[in-house]
Amino acid sequence: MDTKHKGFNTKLIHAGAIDDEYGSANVPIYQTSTFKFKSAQHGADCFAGKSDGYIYTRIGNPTIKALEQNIAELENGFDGIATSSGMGAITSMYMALLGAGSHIVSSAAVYGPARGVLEQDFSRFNVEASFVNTSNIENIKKAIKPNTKVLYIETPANPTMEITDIKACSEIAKENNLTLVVDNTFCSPHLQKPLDMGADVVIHSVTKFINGHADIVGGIIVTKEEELYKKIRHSMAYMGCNMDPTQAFMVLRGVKTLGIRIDRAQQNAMKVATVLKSHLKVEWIKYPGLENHPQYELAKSQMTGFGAMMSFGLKGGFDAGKKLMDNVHLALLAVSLGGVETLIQHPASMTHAGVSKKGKLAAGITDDLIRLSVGIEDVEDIIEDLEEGLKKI
Ligand code: LCS
Repeated sequence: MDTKHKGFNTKLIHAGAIDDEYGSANVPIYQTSTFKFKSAQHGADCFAGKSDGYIYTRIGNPTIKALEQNIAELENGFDGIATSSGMGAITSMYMALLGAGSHIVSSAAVYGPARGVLEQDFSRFNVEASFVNTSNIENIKKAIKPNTKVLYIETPANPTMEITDIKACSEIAKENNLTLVVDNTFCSPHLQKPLDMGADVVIHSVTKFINGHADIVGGIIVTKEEELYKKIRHSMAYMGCNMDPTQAFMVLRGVKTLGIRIDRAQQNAMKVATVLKSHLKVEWIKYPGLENHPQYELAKSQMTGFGAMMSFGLKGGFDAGKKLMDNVHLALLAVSLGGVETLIQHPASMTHAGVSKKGKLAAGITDDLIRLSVGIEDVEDIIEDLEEGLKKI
């Protein structure tokens, strides 16, 4: 079925679906590493790109393709490239778009390893990186050099919840001939569509909202145009960062409920944020849906909802945060985010532990910052759990 002009929730369920000879309602798992050619000529034609047909699962597979087309349609992109993890998506993109002597400007607050791999690994191949607070556009302009190739932003940023203006970044990218890449993990295409705002590439850790059930890791890249798609797919396949067919099947199942899951989680998040904001033991809170968020207006203009992620600090600093994390029972003390369950964690010592102390400070990842991913449980229970934990401080 052509779902291009259907609504978002219809696309979630039907985009990318396969019509097979048995009338399968779900996309089957093509758990095969390789595919038979019809003839020697067909094999040669597949390799030469002259004939359609799958070759080898690292390069492509029907179950994986169904997911890639589903997410590409949700993001209004050309096509998708599914990867073994979100980091597989990020490194495939870096590998395709950066080279010795080139430079990338990145949000300072990004998922720790997305920054760490540039600082510790790509730097060994003479790739330069500058990390700036991209919520202030002037910082980006100042950081651009003649050898800058990529502008990489995460909005809202993990874990500071800063918002970066995607349209303004797109203008800067066009003026300076840069590829604008947006990590859309915190929003998912349900709440934000970076390609519609001028981005060239969107990245997701599908481990998070897109799959939503804390049972697989995975990633995806969606490009606006075919040329970038081919370039990044080549890097992904050569580096072997491909997703597995069973993983793709799981994500196809998870994504069907993305709309209702996020709608419910963000309703809960708004209520939780409102309670925390006025709680005596809470020093500060950053949730894009609260008017005291420094980029509340920007969040309202580029996101269609405020999401389920927030960060906050307690009056007793890290020691108080530790007490809270040790005294909640419904919220799981665990990294990851975007699942049906509420998760709480401490970025400075957990997800962003690999970022240098100086880097953390510059990015605003303070020692007292606690990150909360609000799930779809009954909100009264989430609030009660947090309030009970706060009482122990
Ligand atoms: N992008 C963002 C915004 C992320 O939050 C993560 C993982 C990744 C990319 C990488 O994806 P992965 O390879 O894990 O699928 N973020 C995590 C977090 O905040 N806690 O645990 C993982």
